[in-house]
Amino acid sequence: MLDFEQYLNDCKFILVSNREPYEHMRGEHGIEVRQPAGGLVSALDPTMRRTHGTWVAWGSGTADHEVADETGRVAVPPGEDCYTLRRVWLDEADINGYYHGFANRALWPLCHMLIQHFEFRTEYWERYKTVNLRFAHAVADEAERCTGRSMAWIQDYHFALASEYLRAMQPSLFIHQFWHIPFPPADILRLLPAGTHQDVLRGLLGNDLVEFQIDRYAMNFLDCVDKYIPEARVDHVNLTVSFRDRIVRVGAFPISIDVERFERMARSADSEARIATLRGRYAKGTRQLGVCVDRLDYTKGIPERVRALETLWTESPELRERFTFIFVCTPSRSELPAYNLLDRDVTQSVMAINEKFGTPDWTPIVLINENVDSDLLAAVYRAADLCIVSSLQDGMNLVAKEFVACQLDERGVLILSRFTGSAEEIDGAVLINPFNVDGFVEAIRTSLAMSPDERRRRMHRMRRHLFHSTIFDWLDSILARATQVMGPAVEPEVESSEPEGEPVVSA
Ligand code: ADQ
Repeated sequence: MLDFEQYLNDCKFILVSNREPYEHMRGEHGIEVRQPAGGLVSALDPTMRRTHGTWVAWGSGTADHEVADETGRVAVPPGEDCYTLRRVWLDEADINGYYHGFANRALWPLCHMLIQHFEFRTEYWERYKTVNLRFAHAVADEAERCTGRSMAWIQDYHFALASEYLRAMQPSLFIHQFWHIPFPPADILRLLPAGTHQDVLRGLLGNDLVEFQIDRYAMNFLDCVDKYIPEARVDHVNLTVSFRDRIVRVGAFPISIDVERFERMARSADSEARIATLRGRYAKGTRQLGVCVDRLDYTKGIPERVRALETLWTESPELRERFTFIFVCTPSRSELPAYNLLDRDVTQSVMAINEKFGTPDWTPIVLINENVDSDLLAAVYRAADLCIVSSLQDGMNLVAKEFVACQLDERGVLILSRFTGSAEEIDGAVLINPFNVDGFVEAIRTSLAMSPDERRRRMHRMRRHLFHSTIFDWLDSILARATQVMGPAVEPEVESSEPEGEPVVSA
């Protein structure tokens, strides 16, 4: 475990994210507390516990109001009271405009370059600005409550404007932001209406440091600033921007997972039992087991994957019954029409494939349409001979890393889209272009036929890399860089009544 105090001992830590780490819900037996699943919360919660900072987030739970004070503050974790959760309240119109609207219908598709899903409405944009301003006020208030220095760390594309607002309120606050998704090239960003794309860029330039997953996204950001912000001076070599008498730093910090936790789950006795069941059911004899795990999102290349499997089984009938695929797809953003259509499309095409190729003894694709506990996920990853990640664009993709972490037997092959951040970091996967049907099919064929030695060599290489690149290494490198840029605290000058002595001369 990292020693976060070395970075944050003289400085209050304020974390900002859309989702909150604890949600109070009204249930049958009174108020219940839920901790949303997800890598970020499980990595950052221990940090917050140890630094006693403040986490600012949308209060989305049905009983959140009841337990918070009049400013939206509540001590968490319940009963332990290690840090403060400051809730920001959003009404129906805010959620529709800021979250479902500008964040998920405009920025999300644009950043993933899937412009057929891009939709801009003035009302979304106005709400996005209002909510970003509300978050900035909450953070500024939290910074004001402490006497010493503070550092604000903002998460993701929900808050492209918050830093600029916050900087105007708190000029000396150290502000940095991690952008979890890709950053698009300049020609794509300018699909936002004139003025709006500059506002997004100027918003991000409110930070002292902007963190991306990989170099390519950092470069795209710098190119966009270079093209669209005339008053900014970009240094592509040192990755800095001179803007309004400040230097904004930019860098790449690939996110990861809690590798030991996944290994532990994959190794447990429960997991061993589940693996035996899974393989007995789906991978009898020489039959292989494939797996994919995604949120149902159009960026994940799910229809493209289904199409590749259908093409493979059509063109190579001898490969029918040779392997079974488990698709673990958790429904996501179901308020948006594009996601509902995708859900229907995937279910229908999987059913059609199963009908076309299935036999009494074999179901080609087993569709699990739900959120699965991470210990079951770990067993599925370990049981598999093959994992496909076919994203059309993906900031990093943690599924690829989770699969590698759980492959204790080094038997599995990772088929990985070139358009994920992971593909630029991990060496050892079979890389694919999910748009290229024949290449995709060939990659599955090659992977199925790959020798145990070759599989072990590749998996071993990926696992070695992953052990030195965990979520804690990610946090460490970001906090180290942030505190380096921030510099040491300036000691206040203390007036002395003592007469000045001889200057001390050191050897
Ligand atoms: P996501 O787009 O959500 O994250 P990803 O990185 O793959 O994508 O993370 C998904 C997480 O959800 C994984 O931890 C996975 O195990 C879990 N998950 C998916 N389906 C599940 C299911 N059916 N049941 C249970 N758990 C499931 C965004 C960016 C990514 C970036 C991350 C982190 O889009 O590119 O890697 O943030 O920065």
